[in-house]
Amino acid sequence: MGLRGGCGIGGEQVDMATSLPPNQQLAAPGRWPVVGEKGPRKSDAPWTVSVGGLVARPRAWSLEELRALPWVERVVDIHCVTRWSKPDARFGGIEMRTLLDACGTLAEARFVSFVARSERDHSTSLPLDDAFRLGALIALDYEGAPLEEIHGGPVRIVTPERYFYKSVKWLERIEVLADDRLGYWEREAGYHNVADPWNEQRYIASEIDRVVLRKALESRVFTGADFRGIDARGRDLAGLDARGALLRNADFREANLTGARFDGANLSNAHLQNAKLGGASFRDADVEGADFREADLRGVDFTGASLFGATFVDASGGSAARIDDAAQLDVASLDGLAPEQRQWIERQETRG
Ligand SMILES: Nc1nc2c(c(=O)[nH]1)N[C@H]1C(S)=C(S)[C@@H](COP(=O)(O)O)O[C@H]1N2
Ligand SMILES: [Mo]
Repeated sequence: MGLRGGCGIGGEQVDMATSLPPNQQLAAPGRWPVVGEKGPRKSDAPWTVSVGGLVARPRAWSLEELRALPWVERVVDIHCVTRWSKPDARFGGIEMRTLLDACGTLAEARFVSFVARSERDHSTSLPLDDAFRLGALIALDYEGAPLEEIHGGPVRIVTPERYFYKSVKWLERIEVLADDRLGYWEREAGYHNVADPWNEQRYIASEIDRVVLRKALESRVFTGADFRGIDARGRDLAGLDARGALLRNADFREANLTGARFDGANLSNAHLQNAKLGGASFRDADVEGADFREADLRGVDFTGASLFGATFVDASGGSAARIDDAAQLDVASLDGLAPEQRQWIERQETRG
C-alpha cells in the first residue's frame, strides 16, 4: 500500500497513515472481487502471448517460454473503478518491456493495446511511455502461486497506478500502435482512458441531448436512457421510472426519488447522498460504488442488486443512511461491501 504522510520520528513508531486514492475503500482483508468477464474464451490451442504491430520482429511466447524470461515480483495496490481497493497484492511475472525489447519496438510506436483471449476480445490500451514508466507486468503468479483463472490466469496484464480496468485478464496479444485504440470499457462504457486513481479519472462525461434530458426530467421517465453522469442534484423526481437506465456516476444528491424504480439500471458510482429513496426499487440493479450516505432508504428494495463498494456510512460512523426492517437486501450481496459498511448494515438488521 502506498504509505503517504507517515514516518518514524526519533526511533518511535508513529502510526503510519496509509492512504487510499480519493473515494476508494479497502476491500475486506483477503477478499478479491471478480469484475467483468469470468473466464477466457474456450479454445484447444495452447496458450501463447504474441507481440505484433509496430515491432521489427513479431513473435509469440508459450507459457513455458515466458516463465524462462527474467522474472520480477511486484507488490501492487489494486484500485477498482467501482471504489474498492486491495493493497499489497504481490504479482510475479515478466516486465512488458522484456517482450517489447525482444521484438524491437519501431520509432513510430506510441501506444500499446492488450487483447484478451475472451468472448468479446476484451482489450485495453496505454500510451507506450506510461506502460514502460509504470512497469506494466505480464503476470503469471499471484502470491507465489499460478494466477487463478477467474482473475485472468494463466496470464494477465497488471498495470500499477491505474484503475484496474487497465489490467486485462487472459492476455493473448500485445499490439504496438502509432495511434491509440480505445479498449472495451473505454469505448463501451465511457471509462476514462487515462484512469489515474489519484486524479480520480473514472469516467468521461457522456454527451446528453439537452432537449431529451429536459423532457425526461419533466415526465420522470428515464427507462433505458443513457444518462451517464447527469446532474439531477436536488431535483424532485418522486416516482421516477428509470428501469434499465444507464446512470453511472449520475448526481442525485438531495434529490427526491421516493418510490423511484431503478430495476435493472446501472447506477455504479452514482452519488445519492441525502437522496430521499423511501420505497425505491433497485432490483437487479448495479449500484457498485454508489454513495448512499445520509440517504433515506426506508423500504428500499435491493433484491438481486450488486452492491460492491457501495457506501452507506462514513468510516467514522457518521453521515449514515437511514434504513429500516422493510428494506430488502440479499445477504450474499453484503460480501462485496467494505467491512465497515457491512458491519453497519448488519447492525441495522439486528437492531430491531
Ligand atoms: N479480459 C478481461 N479483462 C478485464 C475485464 C474483463 O471484463 N475482461 N475487466 C476489467 C476490470 S473492469 C477490472 S476492475 C479487472 C478486474 O479484475 P479481477 O476480476 O481479477 O478483480 O479486470 C479488468 N480486465
Ligand atoms: Mo473495473
